[in-house]
Amino acid sequence: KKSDFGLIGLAVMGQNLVLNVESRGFQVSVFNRTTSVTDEFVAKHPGKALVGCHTLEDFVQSLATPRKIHIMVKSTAVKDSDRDAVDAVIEQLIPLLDKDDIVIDGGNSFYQTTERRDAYLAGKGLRFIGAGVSGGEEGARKGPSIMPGGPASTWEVMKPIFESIAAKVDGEPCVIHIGPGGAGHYVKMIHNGIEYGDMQLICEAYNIFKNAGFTTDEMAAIFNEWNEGDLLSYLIQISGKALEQKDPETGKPIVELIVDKAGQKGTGQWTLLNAAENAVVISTINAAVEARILSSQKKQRVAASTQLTGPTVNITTDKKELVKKVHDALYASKIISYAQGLDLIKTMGEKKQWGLDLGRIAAIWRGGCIIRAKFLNRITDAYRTNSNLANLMLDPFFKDVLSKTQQNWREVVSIATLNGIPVPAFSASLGYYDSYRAARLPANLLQAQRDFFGAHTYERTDKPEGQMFHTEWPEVIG
Ligand code: NBP
Repeated sequence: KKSDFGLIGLAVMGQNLVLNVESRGFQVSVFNRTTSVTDEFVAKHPGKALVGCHTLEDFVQSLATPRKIHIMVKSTAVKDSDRDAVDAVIEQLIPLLDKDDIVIDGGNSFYQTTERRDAYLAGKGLRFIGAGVSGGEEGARKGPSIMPGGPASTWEVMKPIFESIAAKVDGEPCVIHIGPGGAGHYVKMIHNGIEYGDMQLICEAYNIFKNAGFTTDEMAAIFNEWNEGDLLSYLIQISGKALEQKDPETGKPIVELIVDKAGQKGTGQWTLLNAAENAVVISTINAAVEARILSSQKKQRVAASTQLTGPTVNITTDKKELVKKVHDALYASKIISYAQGLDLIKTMGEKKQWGLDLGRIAAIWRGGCIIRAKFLNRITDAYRTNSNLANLMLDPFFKDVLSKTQQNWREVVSIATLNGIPVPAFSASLGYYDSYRAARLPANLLQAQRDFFGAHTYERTDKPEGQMFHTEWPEVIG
């Protein structure tokens, strides 16, 4: 019997995806460049419908047509001229495939690379899907959130397999056809940016508690409690669990033994670049990416800590009160972060004419992925009610939450600022909220400055829109 599905790249994600697909009743052929990995994998799972292949020729021949080949190898290409492992595998596959076979790239590929491959393979008579897969190892095994992009007709062929392996929420699979070309990998990229924002906001909450003298166990208890309410989410849950974890050697909380230098693989930075290209504000995600960058500059920070002064930390707010305030600051900031990320998706979707459905996109993030959260139900509802929502903050539910949480949010930013505790993502979120709701910003003075030094002209409040004026400003000497 020929296999229903083939997967290339048996590292952590690939192995778990294969086991997931197999567990849904499909026979899966597998190939890995280092063949011993294939042998070990197949040997470790006796009795499963797995076909281990040592050559790509055998692998391709073992698959039923049209072949469905999922590539899960390291992706590093970010420029047009870059060629990475995904390209290497594709090049090796092309001479072996038949017309209409389907190649899926399930790695974290840059969306423009996906567009290049989509066009290239279409030119060879082959079908291509660029699918973002979120959920890490566990998601891959038990049910990830999948964001596939490519022709709708190709999606229809892949739909039964993808729907069966994806996470389910309220019976709905956490996978939809996102859109053509690079749309799937694009949405996965923004998902990762949002993930950066969520993680940083949680870390800022933790840092305030830590500075206020909470023990690690107390903080774990707070996150565990929050995970029962509005903030219920995978990231809050794992933060609570991480804080509970003790080092077996020293008995100390493991989190306090971990060096405060964050790593990143680049998807957050790609999100920033794309936002800049599209002139969309994603200040919370921006703050989160920059917080990771600053964290990695440990040596400079340690040196500066003895030179640059700040206030002595003295948080006098009642502990219970502080927990409530920080909860609200986190909730409000999280709304802002999603509002920004979704605004970027909307803007880019319109520019590329991808026909994106924000409500359905939020719905597939409800399960399987790292940003899964109860609050995504509300986002789905918001876009199901009004698919043309200009900004998530304007949905009645979120408007109300922002109205009710803002006093505490402002107090938290103030308390942190007065105590010298960095809260770049909390404050960036608040700055966005206050700017977005301002009927008048100080850009009038900015326009005056521009006209002053560069004769850039300006519009007037008392004259029709679009009519430009220039002032003969006095000469400035020296
Ligand atoms: P890695 O990203 O570490 O990739 C390792 C795999 O790539 C191995 O199977 C390796 O084969 C293969 N490979 C490489 Br490297 N160069 C190759 C080449 N030139 N030709 C053929 N195969 C090659 O694995 P991963 O962490 O499982 O991630 C796979 C993809 O999924 C990545 O794009 C990643 O960004 C994405 N992703 C990962 C996660 C996660 O939580 N890890 C989550 C979501 C998405 P070898 O055994 O012969 O070296």
